[in-house]
Amino acid sequence: MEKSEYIWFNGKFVPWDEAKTHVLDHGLHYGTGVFEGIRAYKTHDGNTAVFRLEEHVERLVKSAKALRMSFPYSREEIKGIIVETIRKNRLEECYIRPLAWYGYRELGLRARDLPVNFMVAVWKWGKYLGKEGVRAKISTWVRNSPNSFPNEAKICGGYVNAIFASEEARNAGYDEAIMLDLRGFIAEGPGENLFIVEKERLLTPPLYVSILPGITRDAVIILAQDLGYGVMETDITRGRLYNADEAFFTGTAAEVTPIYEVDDRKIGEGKTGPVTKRIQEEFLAVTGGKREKYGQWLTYIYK
Ligand code: PPE
Repeated sequence: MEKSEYIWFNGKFVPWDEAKTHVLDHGLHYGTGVFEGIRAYKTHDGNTAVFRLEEHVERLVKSAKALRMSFPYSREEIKGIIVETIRKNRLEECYIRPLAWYGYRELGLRARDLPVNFMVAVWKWGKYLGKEGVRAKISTWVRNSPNSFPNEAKICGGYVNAIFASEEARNAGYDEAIMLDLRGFIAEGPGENLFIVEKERLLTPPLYVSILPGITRDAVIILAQDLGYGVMETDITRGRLYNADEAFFTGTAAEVTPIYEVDDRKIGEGKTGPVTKRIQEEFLAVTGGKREKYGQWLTYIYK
């Protein structure tokens, strides 16, 4: 990863290489932390804006609630810390990673009365999946089911399930995994939501299908409807995915990434389809500050 200068850590800015924690932190042993992934974009007027900061902070607070972690900062304070961290590092575009985790006091599975650490790091992160369009493979690892894990929450430990899937796919020569839910319907990628296109209509798994309620997913649903496409949240079988006209992943890190192949079957023509292209362009226009209608999604950093 590309280093920046400072990381905000428990109330102060510390140089990147000095942002260290105790090896007996509870979160390190049991995955008891919550995090977010957010992006800031350079807008057309040269300023920098965080995309949907409000929604990301809201999800962070909700994730903490799922873990019964009392968050040491208010929503307003969290937003302020994020903005200050970008300013302090004088970045034009960046990925933003806030993380709150149980710290060092006691080990054991009683996660109570533990100190909560909080840090915000920002750095340049380019193409997440490394390619224009990706080859994906359905995972043998089933997405955490609703009664084994609250997938709505971005809790650190939950990502081990995602990493099993991601590593399996990559080791088999694919770019990314697609995970099914306990019933066998398409859920999501390890770190992305998924859409398919059938003619002029977008289909995506509903929120009850063991997925993270993606903020990019939500933006894409709104933008697609605005562009006149139909959007339906529905269970998707893997056979239906194989025969889709187009498919793509969405996520803060992945943005809108076309899926060219699934399980060695070309999706449509096996290249970026026209609907995906149109959604990508619109998403870029919005994050670039070119759509007044979605101005409220942007938090500007520099005066
Ligand atoms: N599903 C999962 C499981 C997920 O982790 C993400 C974000 C999404 C869907 C898309 O959600 P949203 O970013 O709100 O549109 N994954 C984050 C972490 C990626 C990582 O490798 O770390 C991200 O994209 O920042």
